Amino acid sequence: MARSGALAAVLLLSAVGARAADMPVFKITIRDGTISPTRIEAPAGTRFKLEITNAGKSPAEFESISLRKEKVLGPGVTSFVVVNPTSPAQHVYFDDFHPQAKGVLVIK
Ligand SMILES: [Cu+2]
Repeated sequence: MARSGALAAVLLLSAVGARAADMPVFKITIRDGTISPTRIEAPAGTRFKLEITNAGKSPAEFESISLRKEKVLGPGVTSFVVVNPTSPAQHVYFDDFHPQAKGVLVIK
């Protein structure tokens, strides 16, 4: 019983891993008060990943209020958020530590 439970857990984990690997990935780079790109277009109805790198020397916080996502990144750190929205919309994103650095994610 314990063994088949462990096997099921492994299969479940690898299924989740495969799904994550298949997601489209959009890369965002934040660097001491700049963010790029400033416009990303993604297809509606598809889960996707935003892979965010802080290439600067100061901490950054990727944030989008309408997406309800935020992620603090130390200098040199790369992380990601998974975005689920399925309907066409525009979502502003910015570096909450340098709010002038912003862009727009267009889902269409
Ligand atoms: Cu914030």
